[in-house]
Amino acid sequence: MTTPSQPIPGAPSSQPPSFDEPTEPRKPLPPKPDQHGPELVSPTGTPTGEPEGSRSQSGDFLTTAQGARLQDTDHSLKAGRRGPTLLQDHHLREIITHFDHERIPERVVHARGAGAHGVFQSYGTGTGLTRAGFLAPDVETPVFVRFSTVVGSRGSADVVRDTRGFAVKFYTDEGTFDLVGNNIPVFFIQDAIKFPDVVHAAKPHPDREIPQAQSAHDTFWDFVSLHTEAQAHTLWFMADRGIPRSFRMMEGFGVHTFRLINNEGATALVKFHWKPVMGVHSLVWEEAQIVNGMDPDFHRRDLADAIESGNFPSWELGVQVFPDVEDEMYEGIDLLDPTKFVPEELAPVQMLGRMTLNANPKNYFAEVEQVAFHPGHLVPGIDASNDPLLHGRLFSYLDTQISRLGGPNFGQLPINRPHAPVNDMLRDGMHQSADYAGVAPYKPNSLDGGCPFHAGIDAGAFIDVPQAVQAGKKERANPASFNDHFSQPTLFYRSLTPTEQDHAAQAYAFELGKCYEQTIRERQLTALANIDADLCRKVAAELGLPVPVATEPPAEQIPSPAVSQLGQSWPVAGRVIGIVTDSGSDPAQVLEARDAITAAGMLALIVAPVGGKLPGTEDTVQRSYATARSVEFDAVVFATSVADQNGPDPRVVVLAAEAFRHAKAIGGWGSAPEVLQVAGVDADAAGIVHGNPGEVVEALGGLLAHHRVWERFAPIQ
Ligand code: HDE
Repeated sequence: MTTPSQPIPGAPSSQPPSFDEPTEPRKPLPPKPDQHGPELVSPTGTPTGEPEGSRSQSGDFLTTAQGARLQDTDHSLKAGRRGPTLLQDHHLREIITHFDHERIPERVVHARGAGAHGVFQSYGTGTGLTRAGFLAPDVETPVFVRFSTVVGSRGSADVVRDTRGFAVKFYTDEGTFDLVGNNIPVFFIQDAIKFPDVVHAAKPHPDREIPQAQSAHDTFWDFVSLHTEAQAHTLWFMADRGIPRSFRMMEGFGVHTFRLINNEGATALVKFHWKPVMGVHSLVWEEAQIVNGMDPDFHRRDLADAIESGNFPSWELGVQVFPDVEDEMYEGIDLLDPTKFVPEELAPVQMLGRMTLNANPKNYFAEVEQVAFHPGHLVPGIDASNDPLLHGRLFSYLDTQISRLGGPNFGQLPINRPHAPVNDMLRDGMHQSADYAGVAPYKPNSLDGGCPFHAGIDAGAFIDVPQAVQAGKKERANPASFNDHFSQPTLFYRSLTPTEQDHAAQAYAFELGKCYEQTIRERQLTALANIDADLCRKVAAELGLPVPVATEPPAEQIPSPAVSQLGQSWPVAGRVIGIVTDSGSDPAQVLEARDAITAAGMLALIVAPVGGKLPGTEDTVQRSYATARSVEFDAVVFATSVADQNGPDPRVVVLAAEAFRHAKAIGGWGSAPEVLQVAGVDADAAGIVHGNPGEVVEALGGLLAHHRVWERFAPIQ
């Protein structure tokens, strides 16, 4: 065997390696402990036993795509050193050709996403409701999750005001189940035929292709102010849910009603919910704007860092259960209308199990980009309802993936392979990688012994629930209950606390303030008048416009406190606290604070004037004044000492002022009061604690349990 130390006789010698490049062949690095790729399952669903690494990037030496070892990959084959490049250079052509085809089309919506692997542990509480095996007692199911924004392109910023996708793939023993949901329980439209319209309205304007990943523009508000069924969803993401603090702190919703069927054949209608163990928390709008500049990957980084540090994010899966009655209504709410949600006070969420994300992807393209979700990936015991939006989705996902993933065999990609054995009669097509046995991929047949056989219910077959259909005439029309567009936005708005209501009003003022067309602003103000007079008044005041008369004056609604994000206390494990130091900080106190934060399960990031080691210690600082900004932290400790005679560094002053303005818990000792004073902050204001490191960390933990120091937000008059 030829090795680089024994050059092929006569071959042109390659450039000597640069002085710091290793000269000995070495195996590729193994995956980091926090990473794992898709399970190794064959395209037909059986475990392969294939050793890790045998698929790609294994061995000591560079090879061609066909496995031939290469001596030089730095130079094209030329006729003489200064001569023309030769067409016969198959190595050059292989590299360039492959590179030319590296990109695939991004998703038409939800292009920007982040993913993680995990496990779902069933509580067994769902067995009376469904015969789905993965919800039976003590069953563990591997999962892959992809969170996403909706509107932006694949390279857009994470923390834009938008709905978030929350798609979960359960690799169950009975086939793959995908719960392809969002972080908002209602949707823009009631009928799939309107989806291209709402997406075209939200995407950048076709003439100048701006703005990117934004709803703050004329076409979006033009559409939603005319197509008023979109008002409910729009209000949810004008409220704080449109700017989540983290993927780890988002609720998830299946949105549509699904039908469960149990072993006795009894059915129930349900809506799926994911409840984050850390609680539902958001950024404030100014933070989001700053984050997108300083770290456009904020949500993706947050998820990966949390998993890497062993802070595994976790959610409980639950269902609201409704009787499967003929009119498919519950307490006057149409269960087939995806612009409506059912308040938890009317139908509590019953928990079925818990999902924990415990591993990062090994390769983003192979896993996060190539994963293909589909609401039609259902398992025995879970069926679709007649929601017309869901029916459009049942068509769309498979269709879009054929063009996005280059043919009909994307189910054979490792991330998409079912863990249940696959025995289909689908054959051939682009990118076929299964080596099927047998000669009779048709039914009935006698040549393959009649295989594969149909399964009965006892053998775990998926059986469409034999639901009676309501007779009627063929028509393009909605049921009358779909015409109510405003009662639920009113209910939602009036269920928020005054601070949350103010945030929503400010969001409308920002978004409509970015529109150019006066008629669009005025029309949207009328929609707001139909939701709530006070909301309309606040937004109109910011826009400098008169308050319009409601066309459908809002009625009294019974509020649903469950939709508010305030008022409860949540675990603080996994929260991020910045410790700001200066040249005079006492390292012992800094490390004491860091250790107390770590002991409470939180993440401490030490900020120092410059990078490197914390002076006087062997401990590395995580941020310098040049790279730190308050928005990265849930709370801040000022472990500063004697500031120099010019006062604290201006970047520290900005950090203090922002942390205060964004209603974050702040603590400190030493010169902390002076830093706060220079930042214009009252050192005795709510949510500011002074003391020794142990006391400060304990007090901050107590404040962080409520996410923010809410009383700092002055109400809008
Ligand atoms: Fe989707 N949606 N959607 N959607 N959706 C897609 O599928 C579509 C809807 C959702 O991380 C696409 O593979 C139609 C509701 C998520 O890979 C596409 C309609 C909900 C994701 C598509 C809807 C969602 C998608 C684009 C109206 C919440 C990202 C790429 C009938 C319950 C999944 C793709 C991922 C992705 C179509 C409405 C959630 C084009 C036609 C409602 C989380 O097929």
